[in-house]
Amino acid sequence: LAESSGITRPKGYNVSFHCNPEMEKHHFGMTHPMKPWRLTLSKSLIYSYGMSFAMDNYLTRAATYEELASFHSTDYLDFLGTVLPEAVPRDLENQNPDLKYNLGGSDCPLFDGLYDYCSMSAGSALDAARKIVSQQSDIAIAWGGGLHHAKKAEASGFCYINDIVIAILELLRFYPRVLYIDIDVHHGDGVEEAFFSTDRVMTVSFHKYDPNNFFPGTGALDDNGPKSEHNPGAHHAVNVPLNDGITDEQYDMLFNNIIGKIVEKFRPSAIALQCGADSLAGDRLGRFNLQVQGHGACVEFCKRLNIPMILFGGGGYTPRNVARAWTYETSIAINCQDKISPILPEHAPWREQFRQDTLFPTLEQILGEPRQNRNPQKRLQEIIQHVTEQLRFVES
Ligand code: V1S
Ligand code: CA
Ligand code: ZN
Repeated sequence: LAESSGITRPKGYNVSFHCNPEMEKHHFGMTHPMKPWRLTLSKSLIYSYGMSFAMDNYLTRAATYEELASFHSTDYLDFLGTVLPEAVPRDLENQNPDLKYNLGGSDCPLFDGLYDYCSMSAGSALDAARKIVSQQSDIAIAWGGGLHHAKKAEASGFCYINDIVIAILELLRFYPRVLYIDIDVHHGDGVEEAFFSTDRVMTVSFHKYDPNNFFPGTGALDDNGPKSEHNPGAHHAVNVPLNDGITDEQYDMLFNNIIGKIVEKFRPSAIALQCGADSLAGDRLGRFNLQVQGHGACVEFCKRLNIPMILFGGGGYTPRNVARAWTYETSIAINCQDKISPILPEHAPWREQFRQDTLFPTLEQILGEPRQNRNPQKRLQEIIQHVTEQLRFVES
């Protein structure tokens, strides 16, 4: 299958793929946008293209309590490990005094097997980090991770355990500097906050920003880390706040310009790239006009830097488009993006779910009418200017 489709292992280059199908069995609830089914659909499309033959495939284990505690507080982990879904009933003021840490609301519901789900996501990310650290992988992929909102002792925005922070902490045992890049449509607030006080991690998030009407409401252009005199992490948080409807062309220009400058100045020894697919056009929660090609171009740009890299998943609430993006990005990792057919494989399971039989639907196919673009070129130049000035404060 792999040979007939032209997919072969990249020479002298190892890509590892980390997943745990048990994760896909967990459910946040009927109306909740986070559907683990998107992982099933993504994996099945990746396998249908024969890409597993070009990667080292690992069934990941659950992270241990001690591994989760490398970032999270033990009080929070103990509560997460013991709280039951039945704890949900609330009083007349919609409060439940037994619930804490932002758990049990509509964004972060309690469900059966929650702790296992969280530890599996963190396990995939940690295994990916260890493959990078041991230099057995050049790129390690963990599409089940990327849960960037979770805090040390708080769940937030569908995220309970911050697998990215845990993986970066592992990278820092070996690498002096890690660059975190986040192309999810939401601000990567949890990762940013975790590394606010170190100059060994630079965080960069591209996101829709509207402090009043778009979750989580943080990530303004001039939020660049606490600027106290003694904070080495000052200026090491880069935020790229965007408006609705940004296009592939504009995003590509911004991404290449900003990441190019950061890499030149910060000289990262490893990259953690969160590839949240809710920045694609037609996403149930997102607002951008990105296509699979534009989203993938970010992965391609990072791959060309030739720096060890972990690819994380993240958001993505229209499963057919999530599957397309992560499949295309897997093909970029194994360097076969020019070899795979843009027509979805005939034998792909759930092929009818994709509506169109192409890996690259047009904006018209996705949306009918594309979302209005509210990102004037002048504003994008101001953003680049701000980041350029910010980087003057970063020691190289
Ligand atoms: N946008 C959005 C959105 N939609 C929901 C939601 C909808 C239906 C449900 F049954 C449950 C929740 N919540 C939100 C956002 C959180 C977005 C999290 C994105 C996560 C990620 O992609 O970045 C990474 C995995 N929450 C809110 O907007 C908060 C509310 C303020 C409004 C919505 N209600 C349901 C909760 C409170
Ligand atoms: Ca982001
Ligand atoms: Zn998101």
